[in-house]
Order: sequence, then structure tokens, then C-alpha cells
Amino acid sequence: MHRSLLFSLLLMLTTAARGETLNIYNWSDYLPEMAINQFSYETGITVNYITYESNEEMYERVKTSSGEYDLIVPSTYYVSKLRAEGLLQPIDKAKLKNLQNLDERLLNQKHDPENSFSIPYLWGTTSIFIDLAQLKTAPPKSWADLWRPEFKGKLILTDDMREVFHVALRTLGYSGNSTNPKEIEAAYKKLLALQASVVEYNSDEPREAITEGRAAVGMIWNGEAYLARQDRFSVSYIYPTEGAILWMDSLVIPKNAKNVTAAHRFIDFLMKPGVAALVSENIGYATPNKAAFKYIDPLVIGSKTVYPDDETLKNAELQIDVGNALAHYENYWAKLREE
Ligand code: N2P
Repeated sequence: MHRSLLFSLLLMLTTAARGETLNIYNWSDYLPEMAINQFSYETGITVNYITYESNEEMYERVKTSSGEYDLIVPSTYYVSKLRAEGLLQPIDKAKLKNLQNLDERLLNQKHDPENSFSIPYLWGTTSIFIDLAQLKTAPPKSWADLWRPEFKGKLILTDDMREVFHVALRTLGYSGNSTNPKEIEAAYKKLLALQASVVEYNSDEPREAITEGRAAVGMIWNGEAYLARQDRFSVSYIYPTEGAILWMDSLVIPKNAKNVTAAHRFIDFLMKPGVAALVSENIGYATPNKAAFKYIDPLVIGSKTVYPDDETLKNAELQIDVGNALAHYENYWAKLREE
């Protein structure tokens, strides 16, 4: 047997014997299994992958956890919230030799000015999908069109509080990050009027709702639309006239994480150009890793669904922290979902 192979096998056995485990708490369908296996093969660290469907679900669990998670992947506005509440620990950049691969335009953003606590993982949009095979009328062009009566019983929304409010707020001409209680209330009323059209709020596997014929139109994450189209060619992803929702998710380490060293190793592993390319191609979201681009299939880079063009980006609104106004959103969201 080749010596280095023997050596890595021994290493794997000894680390496995030590029982080193990395607990990753991430969105569903947001990290290809191939990448996890590669990491375990290279490091001997076992990955325990647990998933959530929304920032809110993740936040509730992390807030009350006693160190169950070593790595989590919040959106920008939850990075700032977790950080402000002292729930994160600083990232040791000296341990990240691949950090230079990231596009500096996505670093040092408002939610974490020096990236002391977060490293960008993926970014993307939330917009409108249509399944032309099911849709018998003219496709929607705007968020406002989702209220058209002919979509009744064919529409899905993401199960995502801020995003669903964002759509209603934009339809009313307000910012998707409104902190004005009157505007949030108006958005809630607007959403009540949409309720009869909604077949489900789905943030788990919305593409199944499409491929199984339950939904013909609605809100979706770009990666989900990209994967849905691979199964069903009649699915397209369009950007509404009011502008898409723009978001970015980052890797962060909770304050009470148990395996901080392995968490850093995993973050660094994800920033390897080949791994970042695999992730972007496999799940259809945009990587902030500029060194990865030369490895990504040009068809994926050229896809407006995965990598929106400048015009789309200019028209989109990035989700940001709404501070104390979050309580208004939560209050109306609970009412809406009780309906
Ligand atoms: C994919 C998760 C998308 C993350 N299931 C949205 N911020």
C-alpha cells in the first residue's frame, strides 16, 4: 500500500477513534453531500449535518443551545442580530489560508464591517418561478401580479417571514426592509388578501411542489428554481418589475461551539476554489469565491438564474436587519399563519 494512503487511513482511524465530530447546522439543500464526504476523507472529521428552513428557526435553536452547533449559516440580517446579541465568536483569520479567494466586493459589508465574525458562503435571489406547462394564462411580470385571481390554488410562497413581507411591502411601494409599523401592518393586510391563493408556504423542497404539479407559480430561491428546471424544462425563473430580493448567507461560529478548530478547517475547505465551484454548480447559488470561477461550467456562470446580471442586481433590494421592528413582523406573521 502507498505510504501516504496508509498514513491517511491511520489518521482517519485515529481521529475517528477520538470521535472528532463537526456539527453543522445549515439550510436544507445547501451543501452537496460530495463536499461533506471530501472534507471527512481529507481530515478524518465526521460531519453531523442538521438542517433548518428559516433564519428564525435556526435563531431559536442556537439561542437556547448548549453548544450543539459548531457552524451555522445565517443571512446577513441574522449575522448582525446574532453578533449584537453576543451569540457568535470571532473568526481567527490566521487559520483561513483560502480567504484571499473571496471577492473583496462582498467582504466588509455593513452586517459585519471587518468580517470578524462571518465569512460569506453563498449569495442569491428570491424571485418568481413559473411552470409554463401548468400555467394557462399570461405569466406574471411583477410581484403585484401574484394577486391575480387566476393564480388561486396554484401559488406557493417561501416559508420565510421577512421574504413574504418583502414581497407585500414592495408591491405597496415600500422598502422590503421597512421598519415602519404602519407599513408592516399594511403589508400584513395585503398578504391576507393573498391567503386564499396560497397552496403552501414551502422552504423545504419547493421544487417538489412544482414537479409534482401542486404549484404553477410563486416565490422561490434561485437555486431551487435552477434545480427544478433540471427536472422540468417548462420551469422558468423571472425577475419582477419591482425588483428581486437579494440575500447573502455567511458561515459563523456560535459562541458556545465545541469544535472551533474543525469549524475553521471546514470554512477554509469551503473556500478552496474547486470546492466552491462544486457547491455553486451543484445547488445553483452564486459563490463569492472569485478563484472558483475558472472551474465553474460556463453555462452555470451564464445562467441569469444563478448569476443575475447587473441590471437585475441594480433593481434588487438587499435584505438588512430591521432592528426592533422585527417584533412587528413576528406579530403579523404569527397572525397570518394562524389564518
Ligand atoms: C436553500 C436555502 C437557501 C437559502 N434551501 C436562502 N437564504
